[in-house]
Amino acid sequence: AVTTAAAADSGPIVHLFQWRWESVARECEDVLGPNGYGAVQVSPPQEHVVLEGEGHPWWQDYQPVSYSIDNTRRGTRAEFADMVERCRDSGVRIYVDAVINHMTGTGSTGSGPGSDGSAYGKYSYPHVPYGDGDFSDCRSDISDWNDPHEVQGCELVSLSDLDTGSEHVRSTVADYLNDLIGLGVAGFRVDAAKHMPAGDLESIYTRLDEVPGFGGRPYVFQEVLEGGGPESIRPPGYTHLGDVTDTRYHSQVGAQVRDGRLTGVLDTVREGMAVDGDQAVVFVDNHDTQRNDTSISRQGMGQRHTLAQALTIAQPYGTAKVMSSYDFDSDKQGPPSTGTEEGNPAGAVTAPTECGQDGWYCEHRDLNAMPTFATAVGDTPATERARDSQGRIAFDRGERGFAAFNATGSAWTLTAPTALPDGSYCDVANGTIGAADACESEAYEVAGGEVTVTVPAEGAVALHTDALCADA
Ligand code: LAG
Ligand code: CA
Repeated sequence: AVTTAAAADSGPIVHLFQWRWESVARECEDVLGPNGYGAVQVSPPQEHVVLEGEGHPWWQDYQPVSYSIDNTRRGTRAEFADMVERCRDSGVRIYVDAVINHMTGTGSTGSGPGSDGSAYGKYSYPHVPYGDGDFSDCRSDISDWNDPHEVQGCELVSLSDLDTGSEHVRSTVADYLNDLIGLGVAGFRVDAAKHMPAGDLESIYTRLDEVPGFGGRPYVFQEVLEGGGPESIRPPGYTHLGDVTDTRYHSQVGAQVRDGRLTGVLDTVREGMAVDGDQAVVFVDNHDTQRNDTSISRQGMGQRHTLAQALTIAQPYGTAKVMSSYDFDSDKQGPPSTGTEEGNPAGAVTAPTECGQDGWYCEHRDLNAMPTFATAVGDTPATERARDSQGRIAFDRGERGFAAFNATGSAWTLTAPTALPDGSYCDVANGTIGAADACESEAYEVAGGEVTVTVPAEGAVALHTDALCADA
């Protein structure tokens, strides 16, 4: 691949959807680094449309006006740079959601300058600069989703489609990504990757610089939704360039956990996925599915969603991505503390994120130190060790980890064989790892190849060899 896979080994990714940069920085230091996260996916950092008439929806960010990263709704360029540095010092990489398939849509023209003050119109972005000739010839919406020419050369929800085949667009996009890399950004979620030919992306990726601090080319995972059509517009058509999001995991495992069918999960990830595990980023929900399908989400399912995210980290397929977000009543609702008062025309988020306040939920905090499990077990396969009815399973990950999940309404006490070495282990699913490396949760004894644990109702227990109990 022209991008690097190395970063994927450093721990799960957490999507801090719509967080201000300064809040992300603080979270890296206080919570993410200590509890084993490898990276944060941040919301798109480029200049975006300002849709005051629509109440500043979250999706302003997916309509770029220019590649300035100053004065977005999440902060200034200086705050962005400070975040990247502080997260890096905490061992956490920043992955940028890169919106490079398109610019703005019809509904947004005439609504005033972008978040950093740039003028624009559909097919005209003088601050970049992009003009009419930089856009695909097809000036209408995609209608045949099985036709690669339409999927990649027509418009996605009326967003002006960049001609990524052109030298000017390729070099301009590469300059934007290299600007971010220069600040220390270590990877990208490539938004709408399915809507760009793999050859165009390859040309852009080969121009990318090495990441200062971490070294090597950036890590790339591409958003390629499952669907019909030839392989060129499905996940396998992009794996030679970098990782892809595997939406089969979301739809299949998400549904299994939602319905309490945990005993099927290990078979599903062994047999039913679109690409190999070392090429996939997996999640049970993301910012789109939270709003547009009936799958599992925290707001819909509470603790079952926490269980689903913990299981996603513990199971052997792909790099886990955790969703962390805010409560909402309507699909378009922007983040909490979005100032609409005078003096804040961009609809900036004016207050830092305080988890549990103002509607910020912060799902990742409920996972405690579970992310450390992923790094401890690496790519060792799973061996089932216990099951009870459909909703309860336990498995080992080689000799490195043991985890048990209980999607029922009562606690599950089980004694199971395990390959973990004898010792006393902290339960990382139910306690964070504090500054003193102390075990905040219950400790469980492994003796003679056996362990007895009590898994809470709608909960998990997870033990691994990097979290031995210091007091034992
Ligand atoms: C993505 N991945 O490929 C993002 O995950 C997804 O959140 C983005 O859509 C989409 N691609 C484009 O980057 C989001 C909202 C859309 C919104 C769009 C642009 O889900 O609803 O479209 O961002 O802001 C909105 C209106 C449309 C309208 C369009 C253009 O909802 O009705 O046609 O703006 O004016
Ligand atoms: Ca396109």
